[in-house]
Amino acid sequence: MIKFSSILFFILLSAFAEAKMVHYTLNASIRGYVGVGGNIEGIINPDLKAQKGDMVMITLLGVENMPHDIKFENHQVKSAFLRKKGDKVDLHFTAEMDDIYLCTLPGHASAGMKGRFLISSPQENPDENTPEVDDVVKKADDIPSAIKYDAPREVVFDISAVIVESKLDDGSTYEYWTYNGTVPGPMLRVREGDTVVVNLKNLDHNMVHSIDFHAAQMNHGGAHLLQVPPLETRTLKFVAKKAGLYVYHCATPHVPTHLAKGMYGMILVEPKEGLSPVDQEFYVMQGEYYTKELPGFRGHHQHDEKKLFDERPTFVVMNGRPQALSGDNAMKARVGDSIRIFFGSGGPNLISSFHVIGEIFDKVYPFGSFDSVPLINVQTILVPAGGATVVEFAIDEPGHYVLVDHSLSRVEKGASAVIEAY
Ligand SMILES: [Cu+2]
Repeated sequence: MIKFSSILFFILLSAFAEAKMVHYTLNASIRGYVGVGGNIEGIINPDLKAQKGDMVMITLLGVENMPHDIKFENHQVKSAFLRKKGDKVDLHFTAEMDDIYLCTLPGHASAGMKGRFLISSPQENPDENTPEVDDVVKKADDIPSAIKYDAPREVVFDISAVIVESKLDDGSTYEYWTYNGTVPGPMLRVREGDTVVVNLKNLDHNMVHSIDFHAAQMNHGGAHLLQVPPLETRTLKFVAKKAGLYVYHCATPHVPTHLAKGMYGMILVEPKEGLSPVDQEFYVMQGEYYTKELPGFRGHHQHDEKKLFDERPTFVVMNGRPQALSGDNAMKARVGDSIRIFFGSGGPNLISSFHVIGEIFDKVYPFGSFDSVPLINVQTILVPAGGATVVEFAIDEPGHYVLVDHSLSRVEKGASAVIEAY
């Protein structure tokens, strides 16, 4: 008897230990429930997931002066009504089965307020496809080597859309939306006339992601063929007809949000005759984050759509986060080395006044155009949002040479990177 009751106790204990609390927050809007925080941030009518037996807590926030509620049909539970902006209601229930959630007011579900609640099995690891990423920083020297072949080829790139939660600044984290787990995504390198084949695999469980290639002269830069639903793969093929340094980026609505979360990179289309050999090449992209909290905040930063709309970034960074390219990740060069920087702006909004403190660019290919005459001896070069530049120079004496956006308030927001010259 004692034995039996202790076994029962352990069964009960383990049952309770398995069940966990799952909390989702939703903004209630007539166009749909919008996820707040975590991996549902900004998603309209996100799939809400829990394991059977989990305690589910839904917090519903009023963001407009219109009544709304939320009902889980199969679970037969319903929240109180929100009446106006600023109202907040909670709903608790135990997850039992797959379900539909919706607003019970006449016409609201058909206007868009309807989504899915899904039971995930304990065996299934929902993130088994998602690589573990400690840091989103793209190292500046992580560049494919110069093109050696001299006839056009078909070149295949496998790219994954990956959601990553990692460091933003000291003591804080952010949820990044990335290509291959880094910001910017990989630098792709082809030769003028090559056929580019891109397999985009979407490892995100919730959102569609895509790529618009500025190097592709076709409808939407190929993005209409490359809208990839969660956990699926799509392929795009295009001919890189014109040499240059081009931005690529996610083009899935809401597009500025996908860029403001980190979904951009560059493709270098080398001219037929190639680029002149140099000692060092670096890949650097500037971009912005729009967060509710300010730099210095400790905790998890939330994306702020109002600041994004107003174009008031909290962070302006080079290669993923503040101080991404300093310390161990600083670029390194010897005095006298010929250096080439492929510099782009993923934006989504800011134009960069790109400058290296202590040096003058010997040569600049403005806007990434190799077929134009390069500019000689330039202090600062403009790089448009969704644009690029290629600069070449050598360092005259040892020291710390800092890449900045010379709109210098942005340096306080993170817009710098370091070359250590020895
Ligand atoms: Cu995206």
